[in-house]
Amino acid sequence: MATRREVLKALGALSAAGASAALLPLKAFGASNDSSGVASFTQPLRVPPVLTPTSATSTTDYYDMQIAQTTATIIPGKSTPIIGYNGMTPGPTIRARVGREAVVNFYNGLPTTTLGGATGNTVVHLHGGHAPSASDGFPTDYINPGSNRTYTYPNNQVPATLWYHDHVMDDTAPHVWYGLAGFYLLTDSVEEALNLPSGAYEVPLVIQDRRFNTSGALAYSGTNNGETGDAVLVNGVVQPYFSVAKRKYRFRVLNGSNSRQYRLALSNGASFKVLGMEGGLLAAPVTVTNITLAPAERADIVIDFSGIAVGSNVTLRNTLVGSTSTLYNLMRFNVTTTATDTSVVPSTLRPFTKLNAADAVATRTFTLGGGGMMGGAWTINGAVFNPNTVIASPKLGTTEIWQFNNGGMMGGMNHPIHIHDVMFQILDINGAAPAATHAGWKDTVNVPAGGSARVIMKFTDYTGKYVLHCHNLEHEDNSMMARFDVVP
Ligand SMILES: [Cu+2]
Repeated sequence: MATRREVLKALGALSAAGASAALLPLKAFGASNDSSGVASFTQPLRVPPVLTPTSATSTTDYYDMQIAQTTATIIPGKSTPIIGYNGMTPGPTIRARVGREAVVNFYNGLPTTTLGGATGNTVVHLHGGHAPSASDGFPTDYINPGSNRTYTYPNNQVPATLWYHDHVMDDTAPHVWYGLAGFYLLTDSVEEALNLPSGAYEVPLVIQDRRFNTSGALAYSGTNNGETGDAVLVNGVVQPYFSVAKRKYRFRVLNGSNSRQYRLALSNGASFKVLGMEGGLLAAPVTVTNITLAPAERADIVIDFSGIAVGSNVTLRNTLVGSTSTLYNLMRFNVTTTATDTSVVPSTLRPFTKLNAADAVATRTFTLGGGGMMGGAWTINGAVFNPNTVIASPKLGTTEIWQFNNGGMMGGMNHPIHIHDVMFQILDINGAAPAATHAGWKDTVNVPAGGSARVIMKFTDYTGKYVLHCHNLEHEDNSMMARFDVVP
């Protein structure tokens, strides 16, 4: 039987030319221009529910989650088949604390073949988590249909905006496309003492582009360059509105898309504050008017609506596309009420220690290649992913520099590279120091087409097998991923 990646190779060249166009539904009169047909800003934002532990001890919270196919109402009047965590997409949010272990038991209730023709095996990865190898979600550590697996998350790391998602070899992309992703928000007493906007004023937002067919089902082609949609979903809702008060809000924004990047900006041109990215709070907030997120990148931001009149609105936009694109408007904030606001954004957030390049005991180079017109496999150092091939063996307790060279055929594509197990710091991208927003702890670095990036990190606490890979999920599946082992 052909593996998914072989099928993808065969389909790659074809799908770019014809498949996506063939899947476009007819436009309903008066509806929006995207394939959902849902008019912009008519659906309320949904905030994923916080998952309640099934039990707890003095040290540990225990959770249960089911993975299954079900349906969701994304387009009013239509039923959309999804793969959900606890019956929903995005899945429920886990809120965890540093120093308290979380043990999550995932049960796989999938059939042997799922939506999109993907495998019924699943793997769960806590993205940004620092966890023992056995709980990291190695792509072949399958949870077979009808089985369960328990993942232990020590929460012994700098708190941050994490997320959990499927990571099964060859079929991560369709599994995530059909719904397998959710937030995992880790905090500690230091962060709580800052008095940042919290409670109802701290809201996770996952941005995902999707495409629908006329029945309301999600359309997935698996195109080799990376699946893109024409409809924007935020927290699983098409271009939602969110009713806000005249005050500050903290948003944990995740680009949960398979391959699309977004440059976030507000329609009134106002600035907002970036508190941090993947690895938690920066030393100090950074004020910007836009920030670009590659797949899997997160931005922890504060938007202040206090200067907006009640009855007015502000739109969150994606200025990487033109104003007529269906992907330009992401969601709308309707300012509907006043509120007292005792929260603050302090001028200093969390102490940050810069890693020193002179402390690195090794520099490794990874060449990103492949792809191209014929839909060829994506490669790292010329090879596709083999779960038994170890391409780097950093020693526990040491610091290394990893350099990524993006070969980029004919200009190539960006490759957002994610390294499991550790948070890193970006030394440079195309030889230049990162922007202040990107100078803190990160787990994903967007390596530009034809360019390069260097990151530095220290391997601590755990030995065993992990992976690094492109987080353009179709690139990952076909097969820009490699195993590294942290060794004693
Ligand atoms: Cu890539």
